[in-house]
Amino acid sequence: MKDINIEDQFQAKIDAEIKIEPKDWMPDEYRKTLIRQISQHAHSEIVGMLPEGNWITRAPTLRRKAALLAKIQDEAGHGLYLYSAAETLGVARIDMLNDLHSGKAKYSSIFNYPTLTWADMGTIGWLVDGAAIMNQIPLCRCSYGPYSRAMIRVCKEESFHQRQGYEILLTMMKGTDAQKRMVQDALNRWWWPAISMFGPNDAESPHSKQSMAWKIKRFSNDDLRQKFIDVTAEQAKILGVTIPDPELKWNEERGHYDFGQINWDEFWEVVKGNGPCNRERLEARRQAWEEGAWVREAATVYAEKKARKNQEAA
Ligand code: BYC
Repeated sequence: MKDINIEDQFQAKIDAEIKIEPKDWMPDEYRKTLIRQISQHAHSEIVGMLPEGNWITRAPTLRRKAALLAKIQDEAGHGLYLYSAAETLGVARIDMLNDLHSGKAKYSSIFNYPTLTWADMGTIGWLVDGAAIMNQIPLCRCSYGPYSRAMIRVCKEESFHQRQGYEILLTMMKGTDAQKRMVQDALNRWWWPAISMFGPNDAESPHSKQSMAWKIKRFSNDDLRQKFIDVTAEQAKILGVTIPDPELKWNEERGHYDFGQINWDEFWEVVKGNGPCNRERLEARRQAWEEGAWVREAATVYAEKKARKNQEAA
């Protein structure tokens, strides 16, 4: 009886828009859901540095290189805020990282596609960061305090990322025919993976119902996907590119764009680890972890030395 009361009180707090903080009581499933989502989100930020990192040495100008470096460093920062937010729920960072390196943990499907040309840098900013903003603005109002607060800064930075990407494409679309073709080719390759990022259709999304009742998620996967398509279709017109979906059409009655079928078989293959770059991405993360061992060891020894000195002084 007592447990039912606690659960009711918890839900009443959520319904009253009172944030849940780390030391508050929470159902085990709420904690588990948040650890799952926040750790996957953190991994996505860190793995998400790799496709763009591929272009730092090949950015076409010093200005473009500086902006790309800043963007990628922002992603590292987002990963760190998110690992910290997950730690407030009682999970250890090392366990989350072990799960990433062993291939057990999920991260966003989108980062398993290759970046073939400079236009991919613009397209990732426009579409991938654009989709990330659409998904993450509502997370600023997530019921769990540390996650919602981390999201506020993340969203401000994602907004700069989206604009730098769109501006790369606007510049290329004023360039040569070859540059214009490069932009269209990048859009052709990134469009479907980008709209898949929002996750399975609502009917196939096992976590959505409970996550929405707990106000972790504020909108369903399909609602966010639709909002994204509606704004992006207009941005494509301004750019002068064609979205590679013959069924994309404004529906006056619905007040939304209709669009074609996503290839869910491809999506699930990528999520399962069989996308074009899954192995390469995980290998790069494992290698970075191994090559960083000396930094972790040095930091630990230094922290111990400092603690000893403080103790002696006391
Ligand atoms: N990729 O019941 P569902 C970024 C999994 S942006 C892989 O709908 P939920 C960045 C899902 O995890 C990207 N897996 O789940 C941008 C679940 O599997 P498990 C990161 C996916 O949690 C630019 C199963 O499918 N953003 O970081 O209610 C540059 C069933 O799905 C995907 C976030 O993580 C996918 N696309 O909704 C650099 C935002 N979609 O866990 C970096 C926070 C679904 O049962 N996360 N799955 O094994 C969310 O908002 C939600 O977790 C999702 C999924 C909307 C992604």
